[in-house]
Amino acid sequence: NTFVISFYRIIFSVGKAQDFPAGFKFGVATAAYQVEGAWNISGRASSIWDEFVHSRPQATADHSTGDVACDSFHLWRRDIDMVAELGVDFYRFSISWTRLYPNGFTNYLNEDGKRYYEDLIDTLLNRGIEPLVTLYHWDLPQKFQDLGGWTNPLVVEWFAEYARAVFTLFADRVHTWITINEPIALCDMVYHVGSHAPGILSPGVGNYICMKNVMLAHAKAWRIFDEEFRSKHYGRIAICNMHLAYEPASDEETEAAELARQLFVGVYTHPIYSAAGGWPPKIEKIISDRSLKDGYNYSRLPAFTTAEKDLIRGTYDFYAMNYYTGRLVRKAKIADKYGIWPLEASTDLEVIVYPDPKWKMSDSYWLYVYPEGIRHQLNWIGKNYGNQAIIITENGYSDSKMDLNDKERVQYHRGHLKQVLLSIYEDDVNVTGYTAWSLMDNFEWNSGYTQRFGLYAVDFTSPLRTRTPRASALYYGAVVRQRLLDPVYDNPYQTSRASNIVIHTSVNLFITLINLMYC
Ligand code: PNW
Repeated sequence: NTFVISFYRIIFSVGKAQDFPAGFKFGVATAAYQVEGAWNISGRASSIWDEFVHSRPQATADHSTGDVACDSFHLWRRDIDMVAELGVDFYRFSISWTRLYPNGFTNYLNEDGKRYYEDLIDTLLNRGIEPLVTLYHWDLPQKFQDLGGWTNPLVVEWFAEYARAVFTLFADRVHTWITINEPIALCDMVYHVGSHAPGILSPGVGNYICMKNVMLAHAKAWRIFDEEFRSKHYGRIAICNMHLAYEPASDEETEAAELARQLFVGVYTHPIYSAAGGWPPKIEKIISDRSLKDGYNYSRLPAFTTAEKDLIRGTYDFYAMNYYTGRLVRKAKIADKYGIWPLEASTDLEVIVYPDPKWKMSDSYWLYVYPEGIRHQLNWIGKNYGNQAIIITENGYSDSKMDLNDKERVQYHRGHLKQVLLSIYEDDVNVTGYTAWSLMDNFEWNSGYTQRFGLYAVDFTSPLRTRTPRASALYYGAVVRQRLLDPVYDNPYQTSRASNIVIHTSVNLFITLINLMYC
């Protein structure tokens, strides 16, 4: 088999079409609260997710918590082994603010927390794997939530101080940073949907205040890095945005779809990446008009001062995009019932949002498989914000099974990687990296452990939290090593394995012969 693979690799490298370009990097991702566990040991204090799941057991589908999760606080060496098994270039993980700084403020550093991240980072580097670090993946110190959290303007300073402290500890070794993961999730999923911690419902008000503070917090952290650390240590830093592919339900709905895109993504990109800075102008006007019409004296979306716009504009070194799924968009009709933004409707935009019935549903209620959407989003970024490097920082598929032969997940990653290649080769978009979510099954927020995104399956019934590679891990590892969309790999979970290898190899040899004839 090894011989067949090597032979195939050498011969097939003649046919360039499926190759990932030189310099294109692959990675896998996790986030602190979803994997670490050890919620109250070694000096860690509570974050908003600890408080949320402990006080509201019904917040998660299986009434579970992240108290133990994958126990990566103890099993991180095994995690690194898995990252190495996959052969990827980088591991994206996040830092738990309260593990490092239990008070939230940086007046007290928890040495155990420092040691944990130091060990993780140093061991990754020793094994030739680049750490890609997210400063904030939704786990605000509860102490700051008690003071208003992301709606208190002081959060900008709290976050900036925390960022400076983490850069001081690790910027000599970490060279790619994400400030904040998916602002949509910590503003809208909290204040609009109420599903994410701390679950405060304040639709159309709290989410907009949060948005402004998130933009400023990111910008301050970026400027601290730029002014105090960049000259000493090479590095690049950006915010990370979740993209839904909002598609017009018909030709007449192009404008409605673009507005939805602007409210979902544009509010977090326009202030940073556009030449003018500030909120997307149409969104700013719509929300302001609506607020005044409803009797408010000013817009529910807080305005930026000129100084704030200038502070935020240009605070990027690359573009970090997460992509999972899409929605169709149409203008609302008078009789329509409004669901909740961002997955059903927007009352401010008067649009209805729904999945295309043609898209295959995963086991997650929100995740429909729409690979073409990733290409559309990459093009949208390229068209609107120029040709800077784009790293896909998350993309993945969920199911509710322990199944190791996860054919759907293999197909999902293959389908999206194919669209990424089309963006690179057909559309000239500068995509430089791809990250599979997730390295392993983990605490999937409101779904608890009922939804699994892992390339590695985790046995949550065992105290050992045993990790086992799925077929998708074997496929992805082969993609990474062979740099091909359709690599040869051995799937031990497939029943008719031998015959499949024979068929697969024969078909590929045939394609190779045709390639050679045309060379
Ligand atoms: C991402 N939506 O969140 C997160 O970054 C991960 O922590 C999470 O585990 C992963 O996706 C899978 O859910 C999402 O609006 C945020 O559809 C928003 C949406 C989807 C995923």
